[in-house]
Amino acid sequence: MGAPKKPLLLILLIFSDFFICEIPAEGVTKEEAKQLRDEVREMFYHAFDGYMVHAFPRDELKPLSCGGEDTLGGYALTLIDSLDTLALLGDRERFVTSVEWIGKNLRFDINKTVSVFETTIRILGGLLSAHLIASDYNTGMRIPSYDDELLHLAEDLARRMLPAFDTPTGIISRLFSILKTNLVNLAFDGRIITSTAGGGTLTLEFGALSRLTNDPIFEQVTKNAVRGLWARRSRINLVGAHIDVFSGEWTQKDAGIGTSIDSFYEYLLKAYLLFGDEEYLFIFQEAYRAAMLYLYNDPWYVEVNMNSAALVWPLFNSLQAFWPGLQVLAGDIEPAVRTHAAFFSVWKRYGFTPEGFNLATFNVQQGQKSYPLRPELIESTYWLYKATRNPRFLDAGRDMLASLQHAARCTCGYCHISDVEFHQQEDHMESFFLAETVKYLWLLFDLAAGPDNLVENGPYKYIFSTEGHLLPATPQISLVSEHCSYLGAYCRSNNLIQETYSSDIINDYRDKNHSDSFSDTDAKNLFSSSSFQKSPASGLIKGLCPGLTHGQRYGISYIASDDNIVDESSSASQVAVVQNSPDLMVSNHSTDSPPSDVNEDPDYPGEPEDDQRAPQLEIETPQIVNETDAKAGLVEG
Ligand code: DMJ
Repeated sequence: MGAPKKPLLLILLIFSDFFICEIPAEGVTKEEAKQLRDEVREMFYHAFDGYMVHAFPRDELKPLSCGGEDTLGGYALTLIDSLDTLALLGDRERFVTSVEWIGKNLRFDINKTVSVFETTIRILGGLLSAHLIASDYNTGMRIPSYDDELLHLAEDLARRMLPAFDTPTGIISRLFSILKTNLVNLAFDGRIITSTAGGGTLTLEFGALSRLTNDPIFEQVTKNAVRGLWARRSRINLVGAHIDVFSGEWTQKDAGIGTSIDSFYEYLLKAYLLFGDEEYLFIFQEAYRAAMLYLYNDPWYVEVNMNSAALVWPLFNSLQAFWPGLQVLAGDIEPAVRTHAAFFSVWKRYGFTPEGFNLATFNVQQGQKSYPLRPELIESTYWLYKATRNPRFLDAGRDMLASLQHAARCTCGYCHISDVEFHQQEDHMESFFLAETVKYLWLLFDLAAGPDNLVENGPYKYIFSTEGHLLPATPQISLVSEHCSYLGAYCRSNNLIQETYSSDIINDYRDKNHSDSFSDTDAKNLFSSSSFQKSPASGLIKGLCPGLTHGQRYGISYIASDDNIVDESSSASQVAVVQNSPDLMVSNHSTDSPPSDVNEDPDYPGEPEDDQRAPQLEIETPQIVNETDAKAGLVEG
């Protein structure tokens, strides 16, 4: 995909050649892939057993001191987050015991203040995916005595969180909900702010719950939250990082694909893939196109002002590393390969990706030196290997596994790395290490070795939640788009607007050639084969069905006022108008105040893990030359 080159960022392009130089793939044999997969399995049990012995039923393990800590309400978080990984590994015994313990012991009628976002992606998602596995013969993990206990718990939990959506914008009230009383901590004494990811990453879990309980409320409120966010996008289709859920005013206007925004993009596409709801696809396409136009500086991504597109942060942050994986799902693989190579070069340099890496100085960003066992780069490696079968991705996986074994393994589990330059260990192990990091590593090597798992061989296509939880596109959950035949997660028909290559095409190729090994030559031939078409700049989705436009089909449009964009100094109203849809918020007016730092807001305690923003960089911030240049993303230093 060819986004326009931005003169100011020439320095990035010069350095990018250094970073994406071809590293010849050494090649992982099938036998070695099996060994690596088994090593990852052992890794899982070192951490999981460490948690069960030393921390359970507390939320998370302290892997150095071999203790436990409650970080999200005290709901045995790590156990819940690990359930579908246990099932994936085929560990029936532990899966059954864990599901039964949770069914008997987990209760939400206690007074706790929790993060709606984290509770949704980790606990609600964990319960739902385990429910879908435990209740289905097709998974090979069905528990005969299981009586929907986890589904009931999930529904109870989600109902307790519903009041958090009761805001003028429809966007959730930041992070807090008092579960026992069903009262939400909505004090009107100040601004209540949520991140875009926090407000836009609830649709998969709540939507699946609606489909499973036949109660549309969960799907409605989360869709409304996405509409509320999208209605407040800038004229150039970018969203900011934080928003006041009462006024609808952006309090942090930096647009990017990482910190505070990442999974907003992810859930737009995945909600379409799981539910077949084209409204999400429509929004994703516009949002994705804008991201590639204004944020992409091949192969890196930067943060810009959402209105003017002026550069604010030439920074790689580790949360961005999920993006190439998302691009695989979108069928836009070429830029994904380049970006993955760049991000992986940072990993190679330090043995891990730091939370922040400064693209102007090419050094670790001060204050963002840690690696808290994040999965994103491994996740993208898995998706790219799945799509291309290029052995370089197996090599990357092997390197990342070696780093974790070498520097992060500690007494009772795996430790956060507090400084990637000195590899100091920290006494924390986030639950997503077992839900995502280990899962994606295992899936990568199992794919090369077999594959022999539910995701690759199961009866349904699986969509991974942002926490790595498996949500199957079963007939009950996945509504098929009427005007297009629907096979699995992707929609296919003879009328497709565009066909891009995917893992399926590669599988066909491999099947025809009866190939068992993974050579670079195969991969290169494949890339030049006639079945491969590059994606266009718009990043059209594989399987996009022709037909009515979104507006024609749903009678919905998202309109922002004319003058709320570009001129940061002017006061302008920001209006979200959504027509003909009874469950939408209509016309919320706010004043576009000067950019403010959310951390100055006493009501805003900061995101628990994602809000580690760098201090403003000491490089010249580019000025906008004129509006046309700004729109084209052309800025001068
Ligand atoms: C996880 O909880 C999820 O992947 C979330 O979307 C981002 N942060 C962590 C992993 O880094």
